[in-house]
Amino acid sequence: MRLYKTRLGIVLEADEQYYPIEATDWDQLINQDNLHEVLQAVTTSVSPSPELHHWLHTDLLAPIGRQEVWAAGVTYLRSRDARMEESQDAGGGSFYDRVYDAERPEIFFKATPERVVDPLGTVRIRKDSHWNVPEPELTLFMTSSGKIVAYTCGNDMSSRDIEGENPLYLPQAKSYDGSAALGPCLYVPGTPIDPHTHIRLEIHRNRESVYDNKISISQMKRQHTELVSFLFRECSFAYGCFLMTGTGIVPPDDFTLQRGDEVQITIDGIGTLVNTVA
Ligand code: DO4
Ligand code: MG
Repeated sequence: MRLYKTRLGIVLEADEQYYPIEATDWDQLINQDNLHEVLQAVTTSVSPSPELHHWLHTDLLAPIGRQEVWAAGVTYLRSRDARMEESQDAGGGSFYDRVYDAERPEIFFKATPERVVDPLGTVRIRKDSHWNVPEPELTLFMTSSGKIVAYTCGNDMSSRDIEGENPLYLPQAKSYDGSAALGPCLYVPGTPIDPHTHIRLEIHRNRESVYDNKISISQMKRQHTELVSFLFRECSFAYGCFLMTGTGIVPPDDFTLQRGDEVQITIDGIGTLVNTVA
């Protein structure tokens, strides 16, 4: 089942049918450990409305309310290798190598809800950066109790020159206005997501493809529950929390995003998150 937050209301998609959700408070709705059962009950008590489908084309919002967005890093080999290369001159190489193998994962604060961009909205590259990439990441949604109840596509926009200059600049490379995007929906499968799920990143410039790659989430070094347990060790989340799980796709070093590029992140079962770069 997929739950969409739109400017006109909340829509549930189940078995290609669209149901209105009467809940007025998005945060209360999603912060339920039995979210799947709650949504299942809607499909038996409410009549589907095919016209709701149109809301999903023009009026989509990021599926976030008052939650914080956190992110895990260096969870795939490709990410470890790319970071080691970019930070070689700064002597940062061994940090990434060590965190990949360490018991404690890298987890960092990514964005407040205000910094999160809606589907079809514009993600930003920093004005003081010249080497930027999108990071396509499976993103978990956990309730206040730390239960993973939903998944979405996330874009962890990253300034590689700033992060490569010094690992201590990571917060500036990762967190700024328009540095994150989420959507197009919350995917609520009722069971953990299939480990064979693929993530695909496509980048178009002037309507031509300039980058296209994909990876299976089975390539990730860590378990989702492992990342969540570290995040929840010493942080509580009144409305639940989003956690990006790291990128397994990093474009080659001679690639940088340009303003006007279109970024598409597709994850099986969830859909495609489309954003333009500004
Ligand atoms: O350590 C730097 C950031 C890592 C990251 O964002 C990722 O691996 O996705
Ligand atoms: Mg990342």
